[in-house]
This record gives sequence, structure tokens and C-alpha cells, in this order.
Amino acid sequence: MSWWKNATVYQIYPASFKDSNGDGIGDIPGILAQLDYIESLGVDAIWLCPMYDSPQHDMGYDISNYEAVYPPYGTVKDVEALIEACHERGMKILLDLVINHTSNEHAWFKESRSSKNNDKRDWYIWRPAKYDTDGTRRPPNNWRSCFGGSVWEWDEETQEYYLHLFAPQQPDLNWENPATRAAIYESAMEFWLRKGIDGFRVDTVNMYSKPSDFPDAPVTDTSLQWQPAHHLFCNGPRIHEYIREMGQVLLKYNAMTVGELPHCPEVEDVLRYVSAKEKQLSMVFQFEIVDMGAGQTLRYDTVPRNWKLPQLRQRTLVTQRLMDGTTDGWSTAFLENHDQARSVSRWGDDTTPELWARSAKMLSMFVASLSGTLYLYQGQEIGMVNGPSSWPISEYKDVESINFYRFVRETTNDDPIALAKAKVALQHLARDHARLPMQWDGTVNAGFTTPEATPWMRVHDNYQSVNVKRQNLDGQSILAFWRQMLRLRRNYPDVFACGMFQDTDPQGESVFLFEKVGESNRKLVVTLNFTSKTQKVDLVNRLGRDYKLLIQNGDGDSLEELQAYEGRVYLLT
Ligand code: ISL
Ligand code: CA
Repeated sequence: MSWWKNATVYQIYPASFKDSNGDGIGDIPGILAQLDYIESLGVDAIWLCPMYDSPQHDMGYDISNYEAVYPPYGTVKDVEALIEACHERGMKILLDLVINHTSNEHAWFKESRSSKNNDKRDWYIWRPAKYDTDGTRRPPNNWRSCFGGSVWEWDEETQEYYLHLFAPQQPDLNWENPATRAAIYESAMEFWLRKGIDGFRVDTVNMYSKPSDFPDAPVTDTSLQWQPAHHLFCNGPRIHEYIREMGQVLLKYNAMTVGELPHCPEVEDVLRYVSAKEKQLSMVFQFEIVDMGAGQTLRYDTVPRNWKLPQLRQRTLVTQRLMDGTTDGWSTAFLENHDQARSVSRWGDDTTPELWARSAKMLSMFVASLSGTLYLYQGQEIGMVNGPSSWPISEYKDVESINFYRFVRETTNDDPIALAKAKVALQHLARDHARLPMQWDGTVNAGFTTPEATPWMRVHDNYQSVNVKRQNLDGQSILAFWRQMLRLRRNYPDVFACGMFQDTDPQGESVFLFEKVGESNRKLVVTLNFTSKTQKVDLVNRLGRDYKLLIQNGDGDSLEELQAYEGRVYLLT
């Protein structure tokens, strides 16, 4: 069986993990220094967010050179040392593969924009302007960029627009050109595969193929100048041809891939990417769960805790259906990554220390009991929470947050009520929360960097109570709980990573009760109270006689009720 099937992958955000030289920015030597800690969690692999050279308009998702490392993070040699150190420990290492776009400072784009006759003109997506009868210049269509504004940027020099689905500093590569694809495979992929990495997390994997006529998106919101067009640029006409071709390159190295698959809710469509016989991707991240509560058109146009348990059940089922024994696909389980707010602040309760600890452990039982490959994001294992609501808006550094807040200012004329609502939404869902420095100990700057340094993002106010050092000493901590959970996952792969998921009580509004069926009808019964109140359950009938309690986040022993955020995992034989 492939190594990644029963694996847990630990995701690292280089800027915020550990600073080794006191410049306030995390780095590769910092990661190396913490590898023992990472190994001690019981994970099998690490995934490193982009560490490539970049002007950092989108935290390294704007790459100016695939074959170099962003100097504050270190050097190619440092990454080689990290690869070796992971392998010495029997751990695998995945890098982030960002190939929908490059930075506008990449040499390819500099050439491309230099003239209409340049060899690389066609490596990016250039289109002429449209003109109104009065001569007003307009972009080729009305698509809205993922970070706001038009997807088209005007180039004065050559008098054409280029496409950028994300920031203007992230021009989209033209995958229709075979020479571009060959260069991507060589520079972004094989350069690192030859150094021995074990695979890639593939950024925005379903966006490479665009409809060549670039039709306007239907106007869904008349108040918006630019319209959401995901259904047009995701899962485009040639996407599977490209990914299958890319899959051939990966096959040479036996590399695994996890593709990021937003805007693809139908199981049948997901299967086209991950079905084993298609040889496209090993697995994908679906957005069903993490998109919960986000605004439909504008992600941050929403109010906190805008979700209900039946919705979580239903969306969990969608991701677990890939593992129901009828398909040859593989799934993933995750609640956090560098683009998401902290899970305990979203689905748990961070208002009191007791509920915080209990609900973080409950969420650990939830996600670590699901089938597929498990992903754990740095800080999740100690229950890190969203940045405080008392922080000013200036603490938000992410391009998506900044653009959204500016958009609200501009479109409402600084209306204080609209601005207050925007700030509440950002405090609940912004990508920034995942990017706060890792909390290692209770000293100034939380041990992330030296006490004298200024960390690139502000350290959370709660670092003295929430940190690795403190939880390492406490057998009842969230950290200890995660280690126990990952051990169980290793010991019973048939029911945890590979089991068949069954939602046995789909109507439940407060308690999520599901089963996982493994070998010889061995079964897990997972029961989780998602509320801050005591809830009735009927475990007597569910458990029968031969059961064993594998783990719980409290000391309750009633088979008739669960305390606030109480959860238990039983094994039935
Ligand atoms: O469509 C979206 C927003 O409208 C998102 O779901 C988007 O697809 C997703 O956020 C893509 O994320 C990845 O690519 C981005 C980068 O900023 C993120 O950090 C990365 O995870 C651009 O490279
Ligand atoms: Ca540093």
C-alpha cells in the first residue's frame, strides 16, 4: 500500500513556525531545529508552504524563481538538509507546487511583457482591450479576481491586458502552450523531485485550463462591478489532459500529490481527479467543510458562526463518500490550513479555558476519526485560537483581508456599521489567524523569535497560557491528546484511515454520532457534542456489550448524556 494512505501530514508555514536568527521571520534552519518535536507528534510527513524566492505579495504564492529559496528563509542547501533530516527520521517531505501563476517578477513574465513579439509572450494570457463607442477602454470580460477587482491588468507598454485570477502581481501562466508546460515541469517540479522530495501539495489544481473565449460571467450581484466566475475558470475544458500529463512526470519519481480543489462539490467530478486508474492526483483537498459559514460571493461578507450541525454532517459525508468502498478514490481530512481561521474558534469554543480545551480535543477526535489522509496544521495541536477581537485592523497583513476591508471602505463610504461588521467577519474567518507566530513557550515573543526581535506578525496575547512547552509538561493537554489520537490512528488503520463512514443519526442538531466500519466488521463509534450544553444520547443500544472506550476528552461515563463539547471514541469488536 502507498505510504500516504495511512499517513498524517503536518503542515508548516515557514514565515511563522520558528525563527533561528532573530530577524522576526521564520526560516528553514528553524524548522530543522524543531524536527524532533514534529516527529514526537507521531506524524509521517511534513508539507512546507512555499519557501521559493518571491516578492511576497501573497506570502510566497507569487514565485519569482522556482529554483531558489526566499533568502530570509535560507538557501537551497538548507532545504536539501531538511529533506535529508526528514528522511533520516523516516519522515516524508512535500513541497507546495504553485503553477497556475508566477510572480510578475519571474524572468518568464518579464520577458513576456517586454514586447508582443517576445518568444515568451504566449507563456502568459494576453488579450486586447474592448472599447465602448465613446472610446472608454474595458477589460476583455467581467470576471472578479479571487482577491477582488478585475482579473485583468492593463500593460501600458504593450497595450494589452494580462490575466491574473489572484493579485495583479500573480499573472496566470498559459497552459495551452506546450513549451510553457514543459518549462513548468522542469523548473517547478523536476528540479525538486531530483533532490528527493516525496511529493507536492498542488496549489489551485483545477484552475489551469480557461475557456479560450473568456465569456462574461452572469451578473449574480448587480452591486458588484466584477462578477464571480469560478464556474468558468475552475475545472476548465482541458484540465484533465494537463493533470494527466503532469501525472506522468510525477510517476517517474513515484511522487504523491494532494491537489487543492476549490469549487468542485460533486463527487463524480472529484473522482475524475483522484480515481486511481486516472493517474492524475493521489488525493485532493475539498472545501466543503472549511467553506462553511463563509459568504457566498465575497468570502468575508458573513457573520460569525453562521452554520448548523446538519450542514457539517452533510459536508463531511461528501468528502467521506470517496471512501465508501464503491470508488477507487482516496480522501483527505483537515480542519485547518494557512488559508483558514483556527478550528477551535470556528467550530469549538474559545471563550473559557475549560471549554477551549474540551472543544479542541473534541475537534481532534472528529477530524482524526475521518477516513483518508489526515492533515494537521501547525499550532492546531496546541489549540491555537484566532487573533483577539481587540486588535486593530492594522494587524491584518493578508492581501485578501486588506483588499476586502478596502473594498468595504470604498463601497460604503466608510460607513461605521459596515466597517464594524467587516472587522467582526475578519476576526472570525480571515486567513491571518493561521499565520500568527507559533507559540513555543511563555517567554516574550513566545519563543518564536528572540525577545528583542519584532515578529513579522504580532504574537497572540495568550502565548503565556497556550504554548508547546506548557502542554508538553501536562498529560491532560490538547497536545498530549493529539499525540494519543495519532497513535490510535496508527494502531487501527482499518477503522480510522480506511474505514467506511456512516452517519447514523443525520438529523442530529447537537451531537454528531457516526460509525466507521473496518475489517471483519470491526467498528468505531464516534460521538461528539458540538454544543456548550449537556445533551442526551442513547449509547446503550448503540454500543451493545463488546465495546472498548479508546479515547475521551473528559471523565464522563454516562451512556445517556454528554457534557458540553464532550466526545468519545469507542471500538466495537
Ligand atoms: O477561490 C478562492 C477565493 O475566491 C479560494 O478558494 C482559492 O481558490 C484558494 O484560496 C486558493 O488558495 C491557494 O492559492 C492562492 C494562495 O493565496 C493561497 O494561500 C493558496 O492556498 C493563490 O496562490
Ligand atoms: Ca529568520
